Amino acid sequence: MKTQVAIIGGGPAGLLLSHLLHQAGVDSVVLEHRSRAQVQSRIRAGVLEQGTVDLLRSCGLGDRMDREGHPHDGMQVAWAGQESFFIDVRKHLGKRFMAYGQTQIQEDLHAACDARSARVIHEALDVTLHGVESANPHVTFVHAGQEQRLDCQFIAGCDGFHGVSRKAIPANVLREFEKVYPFGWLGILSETPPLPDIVYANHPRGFALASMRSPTLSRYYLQVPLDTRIEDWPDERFWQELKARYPREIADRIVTGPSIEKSIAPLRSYVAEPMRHGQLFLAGDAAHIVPPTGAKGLNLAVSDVFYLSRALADFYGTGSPFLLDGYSDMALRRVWASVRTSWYLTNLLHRFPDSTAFDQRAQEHELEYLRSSPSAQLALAEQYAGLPFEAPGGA
Ligand code: FAS
Ligand code: PHB
Repeated sequence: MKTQVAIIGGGPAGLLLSHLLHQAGVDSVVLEHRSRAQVQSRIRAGVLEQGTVDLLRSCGLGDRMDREGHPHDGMQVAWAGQESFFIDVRKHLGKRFMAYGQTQIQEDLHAACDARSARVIHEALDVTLHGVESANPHVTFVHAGQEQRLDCQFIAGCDGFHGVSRKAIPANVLREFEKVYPFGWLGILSETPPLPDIVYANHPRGFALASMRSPTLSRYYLQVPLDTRIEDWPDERFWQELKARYPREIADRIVTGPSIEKSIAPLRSYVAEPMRHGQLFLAGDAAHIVPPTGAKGLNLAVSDVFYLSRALADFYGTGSPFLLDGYSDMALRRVWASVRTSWYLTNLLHRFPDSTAFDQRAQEHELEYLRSSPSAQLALAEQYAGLPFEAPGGA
């Protein structure tokens, strides 16, 4: 088999890259080691930055999002029995963000692949990268029991944090940055009407978050210790604890019901630099992980893929490697801006086991500053709604 770009991973990064490259006339093959149904069954992100919304619309993937998604002007912060406050992103910036699930985006991407008969090979096992430092790399894999070889000019590593692509970068080249938070999020999905706004809560019992996937599908999260077991959290306990972390006037509006999904995700930040080595380019979770507090993970995968598809299209269109050579630095500027924002929000809204009285006071006054200062709210709104994508020349 032969293609211009071999894409490892058929999650949002891999399939969106394949879609954008196709629109630019660049051929690709996607190698995904899970079945399509397994990829489709994942429940993950839910909030899209303005840039993500605009990109999905511009490449023909926005119709269902615009029908079923829920645009938001801002988000609410509830705080330990204090008066909760609304950060009006639209008033500050003239931008909105969209609540639309990654699950739905994955469905839309799969449908777009079907519509263009894209070459996406599911259950491609033992994917191995070869010659990434040469001008003619290739990938081997096993499919339906047969050894296969895919010759290509570039490899896009879109295979997530546990993928193989990042491991193809030599240890003496790769620089890794990691921060592990001492807690996780216990999340549930319930077929109940959600609160009208996304509401973050900072409470002595811990962080809580109220979000949604549709007018009849709610998504809620609780900060829990790392050793938490799902079997210790029956629905009744979850709802009781969630309500305990919100002020009464908000808690009384939470509609409870049976959970249809329940999972625990640990919180950490991770960044790999550089995001390019030879003919290998990393995008999405293969290169970085952020705590979900800032709703940045999926949006970063989208911005990486936007930059990479633009660079590859320019190379094949003009022969210039300029944008490819600048990809890693450009992507990492946005990655670190989102890592910092997610770190800021995680520290602002969670209760840390080793927090001192000083830390607690500082956190309370940071919240008070955010509540009372339009400038502080503008600074957060700018990051939360997403910075504009950089122009090809940077800045
Ligand atoms: P993905 O991990 O989604 O996709 C990588 C793909 O590569 C997968 O399909 C995998 O099967 C495949 N793959 C892996 N190894 C391979 C190999 N060796 N060969 C071939 N294929 C391979 N983000 C938010 O913004 N908000 C949230 O609330 C949120 N919640 C999350 C909850 C969980 C449990 C997790 C794990 C992540 C969450 N995220 C959230 C982040 C998440 O949305 C990611 O940012 C997003 O999936 C990134 O997309 P990809 O980079 O495509 O990686
Ligand atoms: C979600 O809806 O899953 C969600 C919303 C806001 C966040 C994180 C996750 O900050």
